[in-house]
Amino acid sequence: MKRPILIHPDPRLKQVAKPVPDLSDELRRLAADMLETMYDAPGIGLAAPQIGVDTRLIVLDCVKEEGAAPRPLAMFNPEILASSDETSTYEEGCLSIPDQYADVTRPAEVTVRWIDPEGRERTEDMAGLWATCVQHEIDHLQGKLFIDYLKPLKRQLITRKMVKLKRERARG
Ligand code: K1U
Ligand code: ZN
Repeated sequence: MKRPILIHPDPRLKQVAKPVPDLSDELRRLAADMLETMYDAPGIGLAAPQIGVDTRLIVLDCVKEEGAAPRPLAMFNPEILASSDETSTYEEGCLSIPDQYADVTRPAEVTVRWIDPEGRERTEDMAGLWATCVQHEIDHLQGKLFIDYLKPLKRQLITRKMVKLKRERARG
């Protein structure tokens, strides 16, 4: 089932999400809903707080090549174990901040550990867009948005645009 995506500013996007103590069918359904919502948007990642769920769960699929097989990942309790000194800059977007993009510099490679939907612990080295996206999604679990990396003036400008967008959407 597709879920509505919260738009910034919203206090639920600023909270630190809670760890998952045990996997359940309900949490596996939540992961499936998040993947459906992400593909429909369309996006390459989504974090549970973006649909108003206060849980450390992210989904991503950064396969961009036309015709390539999708690689949906659902990560419960994801953690960055190591980050490279080398950085990369990518023009990021966010489904909670529609149509706004800005350059963000982050570690180019990260080692990530998480629990998969079958309850297995997994660890993977990620680079390129996968590394950028997984860091962006884990930031969401800490209540951090990509605009928090920008200068205050640019952040305020984007926030004002989002307030206006939400007002227009509420009017219908
Ligand atoms: O977390 C989110 O809001 C999803 C976000 C993830 C992200 C994008 C870019 C850099 C880092 C993280 C998005 O998916 S925004 C949409 C987007 O980037 C995209 C949409 C369609 C095709 C390709 C990319
Ligand atoms: Zn985002």
